[in-house]
Amino acid sequence: MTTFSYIKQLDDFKTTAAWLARRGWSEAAGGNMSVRLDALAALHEDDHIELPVEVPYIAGQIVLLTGSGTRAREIGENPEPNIGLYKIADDGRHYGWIAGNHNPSMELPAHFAIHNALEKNRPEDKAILHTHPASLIALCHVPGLNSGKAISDKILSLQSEARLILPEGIGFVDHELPGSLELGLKSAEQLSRHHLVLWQYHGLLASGATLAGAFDKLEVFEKSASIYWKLRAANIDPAGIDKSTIKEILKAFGRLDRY
Ligand code: 2HA
Ligand code: ZN
Repeated sequence: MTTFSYIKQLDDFKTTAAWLARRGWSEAAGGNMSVRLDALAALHEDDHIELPVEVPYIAGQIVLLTGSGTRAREIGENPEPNIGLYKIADDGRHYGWIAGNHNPSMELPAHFAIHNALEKNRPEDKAILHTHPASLIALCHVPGLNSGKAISDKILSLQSEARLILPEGIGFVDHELPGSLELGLKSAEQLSRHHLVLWQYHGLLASGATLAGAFDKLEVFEKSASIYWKLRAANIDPAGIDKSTIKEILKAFGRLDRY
């Protein structure tokens, strides 16, 4: 294994993975993370592995991506052996391994397709993470909560600041095979309007300028979902804060246009 010298984003992986493990959101080898780097590493000749998707917006860029089967709790302890450094070829159709973990997450095509869309639509978002919080996956089994709008209206109205952090609500992708390109392409489409996308029956995808920033948004959504489940356990199906109050809060903070 070629090792890589210190990359500042590794600290972001380390801290975020430790938190994902501590919160119980990335059980076993569940979840994966990646970050695009600003600086180009040394030229690499090995970028010949064909991608199932064209990613022209990230051609020539470098991506850090968690390895297949790697555990959040171990990435939190020691990121280097669990994370690989990859370069997208200049043709946007191939990639190559540079250093670190050599066996990428099965979500590699999804991550690259999503980074491509982010670079195009929201270049400041450089980090994506995927994880399996039980309280969010459980929402997918509630009759009627089968769209981003239905889930956003129900869950983000339970706490007065949740919609402020997520004015656009969350995106939603109907169940797709884990690791499939279809899942990546549908997520990329949703991420052009949202920072969070719920993968039906599977887990959550979050984007941010850093992994810590993506984690923040995930944490806000998860808090609201946990309020929902506390109420349901008390036999209350909450109506939530009414729409006019939600709009008033958004207006006061200048975010009504994003609702
Ligand atoms: O095991 O979570 O979706 C990693 C994953 C794939
Ligand atoms: Zn998963």
